[in-house]
Amino acid sequence: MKGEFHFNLKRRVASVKDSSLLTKIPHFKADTFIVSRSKIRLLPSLQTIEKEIHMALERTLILIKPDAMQRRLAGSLLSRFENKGLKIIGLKLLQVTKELSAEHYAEHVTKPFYPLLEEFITSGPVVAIVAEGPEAVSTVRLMMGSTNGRESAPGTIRGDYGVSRQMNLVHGSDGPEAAVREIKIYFKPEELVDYATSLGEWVCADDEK
Ligand code: RTP
Ligand code: MG
Repeated sequence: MKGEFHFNLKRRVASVKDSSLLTKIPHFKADTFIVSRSKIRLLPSLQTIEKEIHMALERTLILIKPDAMQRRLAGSLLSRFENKGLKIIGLKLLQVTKELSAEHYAEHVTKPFYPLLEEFITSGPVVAIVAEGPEAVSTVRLMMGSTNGRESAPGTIRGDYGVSRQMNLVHGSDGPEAAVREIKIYFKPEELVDYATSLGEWVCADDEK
């Protein structure tokens, strides 16, 4: 079943095993059926759907890092993501352990800066957030700004609040695959809450969801 797409016209919903690819398909013409990922490429009428699935609803992991917690900025930063129109579907306060740090920052553990990064990220509590929205991964990265606060554009979180490369307030997954991996590290599936918001209709159009 892995990799199969499920479409249901009545509910105007297309779903796949990987819930990060959940999306709505408003113009879809059939009732309900299942098609494999390989076959979907052979059916021209479905190519649009596949494209929409890949550019549609995403989930991303955000961390409000220990520096932002010490500076009591958690509420302000969470507000930025809410105000942007992203939906919060996971939220918790936790202490990052050395083991969790190594799992999260696996790509950096062998780098010279890793000991300092580990010391920093384990130095106090963080708030872990799963945010959902159209192209949420790149949206959050744009909102964060570049790694070094001194080089981040004004208007971004790091550009507005920080002057440091290490104490840069927030983490955001750097791609859709990283997001799926990182969300699994910080959240059990049952800790993510899937819900509709009445304002959702006013956040973006049907063909963007
Ligand atoms: P993050 O993963 O925390 O969201 O940050 P990022 O994508 O903007 O940056 P990344 O390259 O993934 O680096 C992860 C964290 O490591 C620290 N760092 N230090 N001393 C250095 O050269 C250096 N480079 C990166 C930063 O704290 C960065 O957030
Ligand atoms: Mg990174």
